[in-house]
Amino acid sequence: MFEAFTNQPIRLIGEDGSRTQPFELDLSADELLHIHRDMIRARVFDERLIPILRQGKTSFYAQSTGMEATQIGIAWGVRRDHDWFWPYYRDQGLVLTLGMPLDRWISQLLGSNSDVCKGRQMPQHFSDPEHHIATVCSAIGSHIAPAAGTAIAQKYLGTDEITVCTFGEGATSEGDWHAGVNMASANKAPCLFICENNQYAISLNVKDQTNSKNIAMKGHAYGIPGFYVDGQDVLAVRAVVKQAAEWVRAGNGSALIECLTYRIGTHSSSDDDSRYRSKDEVESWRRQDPLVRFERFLEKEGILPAREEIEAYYGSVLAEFEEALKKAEDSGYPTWEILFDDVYSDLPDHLQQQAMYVREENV
Ligand SMILES: Cc1ncc(C[n+]2csc(CCOP(=O)(O)OP(=O)(O)O)c2C)c(N)n1
Repeated sequence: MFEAFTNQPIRLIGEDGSRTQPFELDLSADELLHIHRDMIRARVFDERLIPILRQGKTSFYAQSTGMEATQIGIAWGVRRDHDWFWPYYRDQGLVLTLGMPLDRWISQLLGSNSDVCKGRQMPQHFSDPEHHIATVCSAIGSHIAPAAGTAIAQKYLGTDEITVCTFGEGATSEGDWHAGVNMASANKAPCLFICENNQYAISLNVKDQTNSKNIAMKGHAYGIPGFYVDGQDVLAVRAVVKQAAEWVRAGNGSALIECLTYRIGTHSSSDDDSRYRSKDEVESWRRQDPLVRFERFLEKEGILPAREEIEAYYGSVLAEFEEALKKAEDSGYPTWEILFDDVYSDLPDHLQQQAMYVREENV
């Protein structure tokens, strides 16, 4: 059992890949290799998006390289296709591991027809109802209260589903964050709040974001456990998320987890990070690459695949991307009519008139 409110982040694997404490591994070799492949997949897709952006196929992108242990660890600690998810815009590693089809994600970035929201939102605002993934909203922290509401509904309906809500550390400074966490906790709702603390909110370092020692300790204010985890350690993230998810599922109320990680890339394609942080700092975190750490662990366990096998996997993931890109593009692009659809369930008179005007003007 992991303790809440530790002073140091909970860790299972050290940087050299060895176990930092004795623990029983409840994952098979196959599952460990699957986690490894999920991390590679997230990394490759993230890097592949950069040329897509430069080609002008999409207009914006927010990278998550460096955050794979956190995002893939979360996906492996919850019940996929069962629990409900309120992610945020940097969660591609999480949602793809939860099962969102790759072409659906790419389609959202391109604004093509196979996007659930038909290109109405800017890139990285994905959703996937089939995998219980709610649509991302730009406004930081605006999904915290809806997540609390989902969890309260789950409690009243007596399901054994839980709600998992993720966000950056910047979001924890929003009033909505406090309102939502308090509401979930006061209702003893099965909500698991997970902070992906990548230490920057655009240019603002976490040291200037809060005077609290860490984010996890904010759980004290709401009477919920707050777990502080090494977000570069995929096994630690997965184990703590699993323990907290099952505790929440058992009707104990809500919980908070902070995964301490680092954003290697810029905040977004509209950001120049050299303006606010040093190359040395980024390099020092590059050396703490979660993928490398996990590979060192697999090596020590004697199950790391041969380099050629890993290289071949990289190749197959790139091929998977190209196929999904084609599928997303082939779904075509929406026409102007979709601007009027879904504002309400039925189109009111004034919007019908506007639509007629647009049609006549051939805008
Ligand atoms: C309510 C609100 N205020 C400001 C913004 C502009 N904004 C977009 S991302 C961002 C930083 C968020 O940082 P964090 O929550 O730590 O997540 P990260 O991007 O680091 O993953 C801000 C301030 C916004 N989207 N919504």
